[in-house]
Amino acid sequence: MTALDARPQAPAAVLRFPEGFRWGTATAAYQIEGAAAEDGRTPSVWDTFSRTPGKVRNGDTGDIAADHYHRLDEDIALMRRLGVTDYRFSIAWPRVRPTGSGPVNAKGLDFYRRLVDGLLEAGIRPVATLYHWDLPQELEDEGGWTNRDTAYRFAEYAEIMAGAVGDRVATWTTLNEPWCAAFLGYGNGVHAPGRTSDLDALRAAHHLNLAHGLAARALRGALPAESEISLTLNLHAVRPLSAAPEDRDAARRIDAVGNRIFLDPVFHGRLPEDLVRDTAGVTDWSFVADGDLATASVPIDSLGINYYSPSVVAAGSSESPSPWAGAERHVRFEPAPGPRTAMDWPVDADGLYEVLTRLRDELPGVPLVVTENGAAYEDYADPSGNVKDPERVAYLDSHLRAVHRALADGADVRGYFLWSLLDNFEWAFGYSKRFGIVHVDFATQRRTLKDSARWYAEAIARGGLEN
Ligand code: IFM
Repeated sequence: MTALDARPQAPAAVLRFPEGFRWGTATAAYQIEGAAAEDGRTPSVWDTFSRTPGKVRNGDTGDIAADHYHRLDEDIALMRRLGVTDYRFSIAWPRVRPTGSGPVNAKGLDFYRRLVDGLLEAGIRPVATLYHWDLPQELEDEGGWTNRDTAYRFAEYAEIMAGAVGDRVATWTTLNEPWCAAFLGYGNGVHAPGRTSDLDALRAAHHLNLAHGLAARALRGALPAESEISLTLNLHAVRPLSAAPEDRDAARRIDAVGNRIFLDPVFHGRLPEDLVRDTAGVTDWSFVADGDLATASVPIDSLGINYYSPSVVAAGSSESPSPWAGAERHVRFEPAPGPRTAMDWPVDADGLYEVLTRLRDELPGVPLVVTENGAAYEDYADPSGNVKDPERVAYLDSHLRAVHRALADGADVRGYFLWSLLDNFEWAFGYSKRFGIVHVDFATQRRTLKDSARWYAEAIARGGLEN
């Protein structure tokens, strides 16, 4: 019997979530899998970027990461102990179709078949994300997301995956956080591939919208009728510093280039007019071909939201290179008040409520899922093997309460996925930031449940939060 199995009977929940609410954890391939050169996987942009001196803290790479590729069964067993109903993972494109356009790699497909089958055996619903930033390097060499062909290669890859596990994976997410892929990858260059061009960032954003639509259409044609097709956005909860018109205009600009650049094409088949105006000095958007916006707006079944913290903005200017194409000379970011996580991100659960209720109003009828939420803190395993992380518990508790409040106020939120199951490779921060509810000792790969993991297991078991 495990420690979690032996926990005392949970008291009656006061704050109960709806029947069928999905309680999940989330990870991404490059952040946990490791096995970067095994079984036919070829390099992605993140393999190249992490090997470029100065790009990732301590020169860390995802070569080994949390070694999930070899510890699949142990990690599924962990999730079973936690009692999660769903697991959101991503598929490494260069593992299943090395080079992005070459032959399919049977060993890569086998890995994801084992993952999906193992989850189903454990009674956990698999939720697959096709793109969590690990673009095959060969495609980047041909222009990456600035090249529209990449969108077509992405749709082919979606169809390959639907053929491989489409009968067993009920939920498919095309892209994770295309804003980061476009604007951190091609705008300010802090993510792979590390390019710094406003034009490239806007072009990439458009091709990601196109890729989403092409892939959603391909999935719809290949999957069983009841499959759920989704997209995950990291929508920015933007607040003006004051009610002054200049500050409100700064917030409008960030909303345009941070949120509506994806929401409008995907849900309304149009580009935001103000975005086109704001970016006139960068591009005339002639890379948008006839029919692209209709393709981007093929109907989908739900929207995933990743939320961590809000942004406060005022009239001013931002440093260059910036991830805010067309807005950088008009907007400055102000520190939001309140406690901060180890990422120096403010803790503010109201921002999550604001995003969910905004979507309730703007996208009626679109089911919402919180596909990421969580926090990094300075965790360590003490000599008796405990990892006490009360700040993370408080963070999770306050954000789940915000979800509950949004539900009570009419937002159709179907689930919550905690980021992250395991400590992992936090992109440009390498292994210096720990988001997991399970501690990973990267020297030994030993996994230890943090207190937050026990807390989450209890919340799941009682179907809500203690009052
Ligand atoms: O680790 C990332 C994840 O890959 C995407 N969303 C934000 C997380 C924390 O930065």
